[in-house]
Amino acid sequence: MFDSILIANRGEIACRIIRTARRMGVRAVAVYSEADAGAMHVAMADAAFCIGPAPAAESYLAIPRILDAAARAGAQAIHPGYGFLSENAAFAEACAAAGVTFIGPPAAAIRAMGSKSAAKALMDGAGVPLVPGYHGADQDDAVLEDAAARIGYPVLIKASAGGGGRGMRVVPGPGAFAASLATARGAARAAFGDDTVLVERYLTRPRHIEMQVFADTHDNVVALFERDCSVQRRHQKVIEEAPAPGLDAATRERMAAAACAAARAIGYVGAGTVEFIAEDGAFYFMEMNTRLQVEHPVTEMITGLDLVEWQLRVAAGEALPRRQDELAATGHAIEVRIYAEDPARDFAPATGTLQHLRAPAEDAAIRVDTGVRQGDAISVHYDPMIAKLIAHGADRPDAVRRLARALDDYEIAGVQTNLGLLRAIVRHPAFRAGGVDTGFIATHAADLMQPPAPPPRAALAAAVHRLLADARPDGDTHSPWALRTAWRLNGDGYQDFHLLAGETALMLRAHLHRDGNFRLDLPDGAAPDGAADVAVGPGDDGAVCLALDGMQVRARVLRSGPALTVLLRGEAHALTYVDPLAPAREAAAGGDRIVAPMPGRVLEIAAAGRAVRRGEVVVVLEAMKVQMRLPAPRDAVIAAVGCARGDLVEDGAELVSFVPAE
Ligand code: MV4
Repeated sequence: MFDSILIANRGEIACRIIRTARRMGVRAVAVYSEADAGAMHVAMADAAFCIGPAPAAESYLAIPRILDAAARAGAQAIHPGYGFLSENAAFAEACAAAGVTFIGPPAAAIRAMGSKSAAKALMDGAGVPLVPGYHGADQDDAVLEDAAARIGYPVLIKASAGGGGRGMRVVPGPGAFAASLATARGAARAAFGDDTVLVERYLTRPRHIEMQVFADTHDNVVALFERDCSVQRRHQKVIEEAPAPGLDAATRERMAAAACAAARAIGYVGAGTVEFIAEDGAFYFMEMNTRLQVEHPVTEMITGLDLVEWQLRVAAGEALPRRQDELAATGHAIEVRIYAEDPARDFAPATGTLQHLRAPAEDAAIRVDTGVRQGDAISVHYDPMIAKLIAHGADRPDAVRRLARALDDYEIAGVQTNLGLLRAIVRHPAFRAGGVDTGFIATHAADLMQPPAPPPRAALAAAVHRLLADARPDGDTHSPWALRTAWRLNGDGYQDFHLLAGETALMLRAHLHRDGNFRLDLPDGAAPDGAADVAVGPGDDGAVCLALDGMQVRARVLRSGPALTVLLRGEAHALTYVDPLAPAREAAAGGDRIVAPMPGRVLEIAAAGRAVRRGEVVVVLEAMKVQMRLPAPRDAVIAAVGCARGDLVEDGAELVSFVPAE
């Protein structure tokens, strides 16, 4: 076994590899870009080398810098992780030339699977089932069009140098072939510098099922069961699970045998994945990924194995730890990928600082693989994945239920995420039924990608609770009577809170009880479920427990000035607190003006030139059917008014400016 390895990667996979290295007593050396000096993988490593600026081309993809770091660290082997240099045959060769072991397959095996046409020809020869198609070297227009006619429409034209869904074109019928071929070739040349294409029958509703394989340098090859990765979006995997729902034992065995044959055909060594598409009980080879994949934890959860440990053993020349007949799968595992993505911008990658980050508790059934901590930035430079959450259960419903529960416990604020989409998927009846195809997200987009709902009243109650607590003088956290701002009527007081939820202004009225509980009045339409009696219970760990009409919820409220984020059941609800006294405070601090604290209509406004006393109402604004009476901050003379009675004013509009009284 190696004494020391270098990890040529970052983020969660670097952390994942370091964890196994540590457990095996292997020294783990990290590399990092200037943007990652404070990153988690650097902190976890035994040593770390800065290899260049943030752009990956100048750091994580810079082969000479990585080899230089390995030499300086005395690392005997390099683990490439996934992405970056993991499927780069030239890197594998450069490692060998530098006398360092590449923890991955031989360069020749990477190359064999690099060209999709050549790989399919090889697989055909090895008896691996292929979609009916043409993957020959003769790229003559007539040859390709004849092939399409023989295959039968619809057909798919794929770039031979593509992969992972890049460079594919569906041709519905013969009339469209010539034009599609020209477009596909042009795109392939532009993207890959190679316009070789292949033609296949187009399967309209395939499932993506892949087989994990492992090979050693002693001629052993095993299959570690399949993963179903059909839940994808724009060729990006979103959910992976094992076993594949509904895959019968006989088909699984045939798929395992085909995958092992594929690995043997190219002299494979190490961890690899043979990807198939399956439809109507048949399966066909698509491509082979010659690396450890993002979704490998699913396989680890059902087998109880550590695939990174296997990789290190194989790279060190050991035989595979188990024979095929010693391998068994237990229960069901599902992984979701939590991404920094903005649902409001069609799930474009999002950036920002992870202002708050709390993962669900890990145990035998729940695993969290991440490479970021609270306070870290998600930048434009790298993949926006925040974490992988993996749940294991005795069966699929058990795993789905645990996953749904853990997703509800995930707390992320500061960066937009796909958590809402993931929660919707794991609750969707079609997903619960199992066996969805690759069109699942597109087919159910209307169910899964709903526009942000108004915050539920529990979120509003939590926000109000926080604002009440913040308004109390230090130390007096229980008595609502300590609130200087509350109105008192017949023994009970109430306080109004103006909040903005997106563009929507909300007026909430909290009727305070002596015991610290309150009744929350909500305007019509503010929340789907109306007014509530709110009982405040003991929170833990900075969270708050509130019972609304006797139903208890746990929430966390983050506050940064007027910005409130309520984390509740896996959702982050952004609210803005509009403090009616803020304009007065601003003026008292020297601001000398009153601005509209929220959008509304001007009901009354004092005239320019008038002398006013501190506290005298100068403007009455109606917002959300509530009158806000805005006082003068001090004795002053109104210098100018920015609006007239009846005007509609924007949030922040200057209403009145003052000059000091003589
Ligand atoms: C196909 C196909 C239908 N018919 N090939 C996309 C990724 C690449 N590895 C293969 N892909 C596909 N190849 C034929 N002949 C449909 C897809 C496909 C797909 C495959 C797996 C997972 C998700 C997918 C989403 C769209 C299309």
